[in-house]
Amino acid sequence: MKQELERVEQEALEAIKGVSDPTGVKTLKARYVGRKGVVTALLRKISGLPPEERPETGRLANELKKRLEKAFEKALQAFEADRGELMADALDVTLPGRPLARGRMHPITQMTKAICEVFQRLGFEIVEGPDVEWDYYNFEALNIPRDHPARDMHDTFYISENIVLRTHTSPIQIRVMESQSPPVRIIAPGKSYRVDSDISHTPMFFQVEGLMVQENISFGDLKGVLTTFAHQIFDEETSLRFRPSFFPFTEPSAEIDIRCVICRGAGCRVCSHTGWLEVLGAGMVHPAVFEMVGYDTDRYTGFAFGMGIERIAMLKYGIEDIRKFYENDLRFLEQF
Ligand code: 2U9
Repeated sequence: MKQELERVEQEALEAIKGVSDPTGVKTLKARYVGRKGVVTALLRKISGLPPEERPETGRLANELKKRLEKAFEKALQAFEADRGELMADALDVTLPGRPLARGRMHPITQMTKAICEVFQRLGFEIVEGPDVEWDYYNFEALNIPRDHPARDMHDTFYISENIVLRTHTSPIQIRVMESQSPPVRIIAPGKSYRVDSDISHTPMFFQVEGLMVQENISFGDLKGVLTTFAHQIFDEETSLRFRPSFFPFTEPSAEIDIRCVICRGAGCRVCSHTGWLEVLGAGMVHPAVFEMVGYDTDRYTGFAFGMGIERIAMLKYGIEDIRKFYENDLRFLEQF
């Protein structure tokens, strides 16, 4: 019996070592010290032993039972401790994820797209060109004379004597006319550069220019196209005013105002109490420009126009300082 008790103890302790979860421990506990367990069965057998062996064997068997119960308890506690550690490190997979900040198009990009789309619907094609330009394409071919103030170092960024950062997107249109004959119906969006910096000027700004050349193009066509533009970008009630002006590359030339979108003409700070906002420059292409690109000035006429995109966006959204567009302040940019 003694040997039997020793064997059972060895076997039970070995079995505990091989267990990998609390359920395994509980199964073993039932097998050895449970009501129908091995040790319980041995205890019952004691009454069948000779009387002189009973007290000693009974004591040994009870001690064994206690030792095994302790061993099972210890094994269970070890699993509990491991579980606690795991729980402390655990990820709560039911928590909602952290939202990713979504980007969006810069307000000037959005405005450029909206303006281009108006002209695309009217049959104009979008053309781009280099930011770094020959003096010839930026000035000479546009009938801008050598002594014109725009050509001064204080107004234009010079890369070298003959190369500049384009001061407008007009050179794109010279390049197109050099490479194809009329009809031409294009719009030229892009960055432009001028030595200028204040509340309404940044050294880099965006322009959209347009050009339409074919037989019988008149100032009336120009008025029609620009009226459609203003109605679609602002609203259908917007009235336009054409004022005579001067540009070396157009003749006649005009500056175009719209009725103030803030006060509707009553007079306010935005329109300097005039009721009007200047939004565009335009005119009929100067014959000297056509001659430079080899177009027949007896056969073709055309109109051109230009606008600063920041200015259009400022008027549309009531922004007073152009520099806001380029400070990269998300509190500003996220409003568009
Ligand atoms: C060619 C011939 C003529 C484009 C034109 C303007 C008038 C004009 C300004 C608006 C605000 C520049 O960004 S701004 O400072 N532009 O007033 N632009 S006519 O005339 C052209 C263009 C290309 C071949």
